[in-house]
Amino acid sequence: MLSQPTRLPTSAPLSHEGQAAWERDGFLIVRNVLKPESIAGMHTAFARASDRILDELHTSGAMPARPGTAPLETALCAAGSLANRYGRSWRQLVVGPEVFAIHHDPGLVAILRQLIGGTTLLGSSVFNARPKLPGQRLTEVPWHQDLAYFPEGSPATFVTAWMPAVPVDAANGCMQVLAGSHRAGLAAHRQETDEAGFLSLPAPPMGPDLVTCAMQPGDVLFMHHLVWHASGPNTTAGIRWSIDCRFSNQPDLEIQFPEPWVVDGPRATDLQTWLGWWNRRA
Ligand SMILES: O=C(O)CCC(=O)C(=O)O
Repeated sequence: MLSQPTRLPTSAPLSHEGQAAWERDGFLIVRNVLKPESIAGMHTAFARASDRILDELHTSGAMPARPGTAPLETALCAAGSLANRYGRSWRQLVVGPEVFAIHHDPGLVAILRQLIGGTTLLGSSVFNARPKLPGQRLTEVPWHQDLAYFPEGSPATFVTAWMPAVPVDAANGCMQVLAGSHRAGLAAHRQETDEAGFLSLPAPPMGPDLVTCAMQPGDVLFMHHLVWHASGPNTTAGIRWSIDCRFSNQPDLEIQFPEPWVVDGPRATDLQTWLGWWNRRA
């Protein structure tokens, strides 16, 4: 039997108990953080990318008929296994003002400010929009620690904010975290040799520390850079959509942009500059 995630009052910044739970567990779920515009922005960016993929697959002849309009939860299902061509997580496909705005959501920033401290909140080019299609093996994520994905010896310390765009639970492959696992340091990961190529750790045994994170759009799962986490198969008929973004107060986090991305604080990076780093225009 899996234990329930920590439940906190919906108000931000965090209560004393919330802060203590974060330090003890290395993760925290806070409910109703994001404003409706941020959730709507996620939907817009994901729907635009879905549409583009369906158009491309149709135009290239890979998909003989272009499916008609369908809700975000099912539209991309029409692509079936062809969706694998677009990878297990998306960045370039969803870059735009909506993703910039999600990183700046005021409720999100207030909590990150409390968890991370410092004068400046920095974002990371390493964010992922994830469509987990029904039955899609490619997007089942094995146990890992996020720091393992940064260059060896990286001193980066950061918080990952994981945000669902649709309701998520065990049935559609929500996040699982291992409470307290951030305290044991970085473990040796194995490089998987399958199509997804994830880094992986052995699955921990079931027990009270293994937490299944059922969440609603607007909720945020905050994860320490060393906490063990994973997500299982999507056994439903709808797509599990989410975005995960990374934040720090140290520039070591950045591995792609020409300079630190200041989300909040003195000399914050503006949208035009940020889009320029992705070779996009506002
Ligand atoms: O969204 C998922 O299924 C996995 C997310 C994840 O591993 C992460 O945000 O680091």
